[in-house]
Amino acid sequence: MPFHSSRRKFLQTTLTGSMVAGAAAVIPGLESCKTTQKTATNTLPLTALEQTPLPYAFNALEPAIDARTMEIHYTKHAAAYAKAIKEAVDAEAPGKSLESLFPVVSKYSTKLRNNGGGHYNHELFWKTMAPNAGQLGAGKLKTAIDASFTGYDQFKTKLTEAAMTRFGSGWAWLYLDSDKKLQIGSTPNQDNPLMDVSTVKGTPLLGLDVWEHAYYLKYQNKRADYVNAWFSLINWDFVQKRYDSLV
Ligand code: MN3
Repeated sequence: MPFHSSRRKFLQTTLTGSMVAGAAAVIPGLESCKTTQKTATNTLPLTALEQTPLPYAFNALEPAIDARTMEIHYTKHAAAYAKAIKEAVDAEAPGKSLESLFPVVSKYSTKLRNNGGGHYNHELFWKTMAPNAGQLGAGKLKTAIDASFTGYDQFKTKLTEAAMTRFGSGWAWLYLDSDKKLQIGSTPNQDNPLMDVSTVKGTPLLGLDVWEHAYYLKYQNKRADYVNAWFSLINWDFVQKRYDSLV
């Protein structure tokens, strides 16, 4: 049996639902081998190592998030992650995508893990917010949220709880697990559910930054008020399209 065929057969017969979404990348040498198995990560565009332009002005999300916070967050914090991840990938894994590194991130440096997550998470964060964001409209995502969390209100309660119980810095997530079911959870620091080191595993659909740098100027210690305001910014059109491309 040709090498690739035997590897593919191995994957098809031994991968289980408990393994990481996109687990093909875990098998060394498999990245260049096209598998017939559709994984949760392979239909999304890869994240460039450079920052993409913010899709709106710094003041566009006011009053929920103030312009000064957005400016510092994008031009200082997120820019620093982008600079450092480029250095780390060039040094440790030239040419590799973040999406292929996260499932094996434990094999790489803390610099690559922290800044890889920092860059990826923020690139997603900016896109999942929008000024004058609409409601979650009828569609596959709304149906799945209603089925998974018995409605939008319970979804909001659970995601708020994940954000509020994350001690210190981190992220709260709505993500798709390897069975393509919606899940809510949180990760510390700049980790995310694509990483092998994460206790919650899957593909992020929506992430909420609960580092103090995301809200302290306006909200100080009142994380709950920031979290509540953030719900009014969710770019459901973007999240819906992301979900549709994965299921
Ligand atoms: Mn941040």
